[in-house]
Amino acid sequence: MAVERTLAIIKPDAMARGLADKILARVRQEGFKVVAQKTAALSKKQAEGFYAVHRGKPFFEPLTDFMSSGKVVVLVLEGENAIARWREVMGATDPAKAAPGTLRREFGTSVQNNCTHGSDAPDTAAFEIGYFFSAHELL
Ligand code: 3AN
Repeated sequence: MAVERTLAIIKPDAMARGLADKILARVRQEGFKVVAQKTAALSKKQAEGFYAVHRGKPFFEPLTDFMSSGKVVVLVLEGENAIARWREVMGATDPAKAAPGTLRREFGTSVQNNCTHGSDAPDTAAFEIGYFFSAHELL
């Protein structure tokens, strides 16, 4: 299994509810190395660029409004099989369908407000990491 890097985001819903420390504790408990971390407030344009793949879908406007509605924590996580493993820790997109013990089951309140993001493949991870961090921040 390869050592991978993935992009994780603690979304505005989780930040507003004071869940960042709990989610960061879970990141460490699961053994991920935090390569980079920043708190950011995305503009609508930045959120639209990040989710460009979803442009045109019915949830694109509300999603990008939501993602630019408050602060987020953006993380680069590293570990064996990190992309799939972080998605397992998050659980399914819909918190109601996410497995017990996953972050989205525990903290998510709707398909949109599902508390965390994780890249879904190596190419999207590379794009998403580059969207938020420059090379010198990723040593
Ligand atoms: P995931 O984050 O689980 O990979 P994607 O990539 O399909 O899911 O969707 C990106 C984000 O868009 C989700 N995390 C969620 O916040 C939102 N989203 C996806 N599908 C819907 C939907 N049907 N209704 C509202 N929001 C959605």
